[in-house]
Amino acid sequence: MILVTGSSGQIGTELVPYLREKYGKDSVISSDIMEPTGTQTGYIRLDVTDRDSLDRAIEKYGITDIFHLAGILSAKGEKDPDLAYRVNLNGTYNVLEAARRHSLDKVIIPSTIGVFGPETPKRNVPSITVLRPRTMYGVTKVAAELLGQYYYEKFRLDVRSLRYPGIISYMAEPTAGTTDYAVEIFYYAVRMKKYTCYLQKNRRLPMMYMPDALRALTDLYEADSNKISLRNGYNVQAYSFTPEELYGKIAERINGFQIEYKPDYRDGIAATWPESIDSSDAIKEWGFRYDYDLDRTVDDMIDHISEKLGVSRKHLV
Ligand code: NAD
Ligand code: VAH
Repeated sequence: MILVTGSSGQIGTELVPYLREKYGKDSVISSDIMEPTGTQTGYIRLDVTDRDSLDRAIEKYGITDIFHLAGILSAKGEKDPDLAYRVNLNGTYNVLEAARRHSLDKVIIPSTIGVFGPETPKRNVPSITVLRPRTMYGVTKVAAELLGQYYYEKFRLDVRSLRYPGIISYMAEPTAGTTDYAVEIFYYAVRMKKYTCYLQKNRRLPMMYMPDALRALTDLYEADSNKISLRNGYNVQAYSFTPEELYGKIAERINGFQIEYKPDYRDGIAATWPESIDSSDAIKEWGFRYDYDLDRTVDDMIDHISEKLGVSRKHLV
């Protein structure tokens, strides 16, 4: 039985149905600190900073594997570093400890390009490199990566991780990250044909579309253990672009779309991250690949968001 923590967020909202489709509808318990909505099935309220609740959930539901998504992302983490420390560091430690004590089979922990910092090379960053982040999010995610590696080497707990770039998706709107603009821009483009971007126009960042992010996570989960040489995290990305380049792609499809730039503190965070990362270890060792290039992502996002907002495609061109 799989437990997903932080399942009400941007990734969990799509990962849970994806896992249920792949491994069976009764094979996943979803959990988050949020109260249940009433429409969720197989959901429990679970605070990862509460060790006893984690233990009880593992025992009660016969958990064998954990996808640990609960976390406080970069932008929210800079507003409340104490919360980010407690959830990201103590929460991850609790998950690893509970997994060790209950001899679980696998723990999957997504990491992030937020582990990099200004001293990391700017382009085509390899998996093993300088990790000196300047956000509380990055500091806690580096520690989580190192803890994962430690639990593997010391206790043979099968911990696996990949470093996601910014994830683009249309189901749950992200609210806590620095890369959120690359989702938000579509809602404004479709609804108002006007967007104010909080990053500088030339701030290039690595990104990926949600269907590729979900497949990457389960490919890593299913990979033979002896193929996984990096226990702290594999770099993965599909493409990298600047806000101005993304604006250009959307403007080709939405007539009259306008953008202006008012960089805020999130641009300062993004400035410390690389422009592109090298996925070759993930490609070589467990077959990472992606189907969505930027054009296909933009087409799919506009289709789904127009449908979600009830805006006819005819109104856009
Ligand atoms: P999100 O902010 O959308 O969701 C995080 C979820 O964690 C929220 O539903 C929140 O309620 C929950 N949560 C917060 N505190 C909790 C606690 N104490 N106990 C249990 N749940 C708690 O984040 P996301 O985008 O879904 O990210 C999931 C994971 O993927 C995180 O570890 C993040 O570092 C990683 N990641 C995400 C991205 C991205 O672009 N979305 C990129 C890189 C890495
Ligand atoms: C953030 N989307 O902006 C997340 C992520 C790629 C960065 O970890 O904080």
